[in-house]
Amino acid sequence: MTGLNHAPSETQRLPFDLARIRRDFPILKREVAPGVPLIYLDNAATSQKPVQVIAELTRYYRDHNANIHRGVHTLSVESTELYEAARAKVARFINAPRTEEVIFTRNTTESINLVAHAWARKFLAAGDEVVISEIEHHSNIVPWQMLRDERGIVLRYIPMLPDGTLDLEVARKIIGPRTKLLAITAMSNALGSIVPLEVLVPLAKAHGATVLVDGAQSVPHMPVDVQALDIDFLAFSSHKMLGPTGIGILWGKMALLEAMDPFMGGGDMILTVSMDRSTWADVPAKFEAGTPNVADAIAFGAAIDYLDALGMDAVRAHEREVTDYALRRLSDVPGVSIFGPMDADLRGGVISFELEDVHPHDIGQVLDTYGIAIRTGHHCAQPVMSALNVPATARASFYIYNTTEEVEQLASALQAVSKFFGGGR
Ligand code: C6P
Repeated sequence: MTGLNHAPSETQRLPFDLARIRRDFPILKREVAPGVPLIYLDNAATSQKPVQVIAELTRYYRDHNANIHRGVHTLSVESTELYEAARAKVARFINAPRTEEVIFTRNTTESINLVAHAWARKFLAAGDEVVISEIEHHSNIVPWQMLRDERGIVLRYIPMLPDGTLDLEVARKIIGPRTKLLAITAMSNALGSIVPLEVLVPLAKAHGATVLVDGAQSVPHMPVDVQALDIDFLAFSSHKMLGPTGIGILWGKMALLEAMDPFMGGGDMILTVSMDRSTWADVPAKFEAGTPNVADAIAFGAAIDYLDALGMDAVRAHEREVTDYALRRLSDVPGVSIFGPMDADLRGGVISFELEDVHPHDIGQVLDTYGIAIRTGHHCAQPVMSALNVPATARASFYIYNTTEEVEQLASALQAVSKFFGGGR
């Protein structure tokens, strides 16, 4: 295999400077074993971090560290300003009408649970319907099942078609006057399918339903504009888009956020407290109880600056090109079957596949000896595995720094895996 750090000719015509981008990610230079360079294809799980984000984290702790919203001293004021500036960057990135509509959480999971606890428990009653889909991540299934068991709401699923897209005919029948919430992913983490929000959101809105979008796999990879989408809530995670772990976002329309009760009680989320009762701070503080993850929010701001500088259209174009190449190249490998739509316009940079006669975990383990990091398993989307009738898949997922040369290396390593396990007979 060739070294990874040569800019391959195939990628020269990609719309941005891939060699320069790769230099910003120190981890891409490491070897996972002597002489075995890392090929990181597990970006749907978490992305790598550029030096700019790592430096911002260090700079914050070195030069500014203090608790926020509480002190009058210089460090506290600076920390508060940096934290709030990061919130403003997030708001601009998703075209939120107001910066205060951006709430810092721990991750997508917490953001969805926040809506389930603070909005749905207040506004949904027994018999109200919540529509989700068969391709959701567990984070957008389990909170609604818990609510169903506790409150008697009705949970309905838009089914998946054999090609990994959603059955829109059934969606048109399911979404109706009893629908109070459509909680839907924008892109499947298990299959890569892009969900046609432009079809589903108007269906829900026509019946006056609220719309929550799980943007964990879309916000990092394509332009997302909450106003153009006409949605009510958007959940996503920093760690999948060059930022640190432990910081996530819930964006919501101000009128909804104001009508909601707090999620957790404690410091920073109150206006007044007496021994009898308490009153709440304004949004977003109402939803950010306790000392927040200041450092990681600020470093997330640096990740957004990085993506903004590239442009999300260019990010999507690059990933589309790598994905299109991978769909064609992996299809040529004897024994490989790809799940999900075969048109790169219908999917993000996630490719789930199986290799005849080889268990996905074995694929993952042998690929690791080639330095190739993929994810194997059910990808926290067990209903998708049931629909595909497989226990698990192997999944390669791409980001801004991945090259078609790496796809080549994946394809030839898969050929070797197949041979090793006696496949292609
Ligand atoms: N998917 C994957 O490997 P958290 O863990 O809260 O940051 O994100 C949860 C989540 C929610 N929705 C979608 C569509 C997701 O893809 C994820 C995270 C990772 O596919 C980890 S299971």
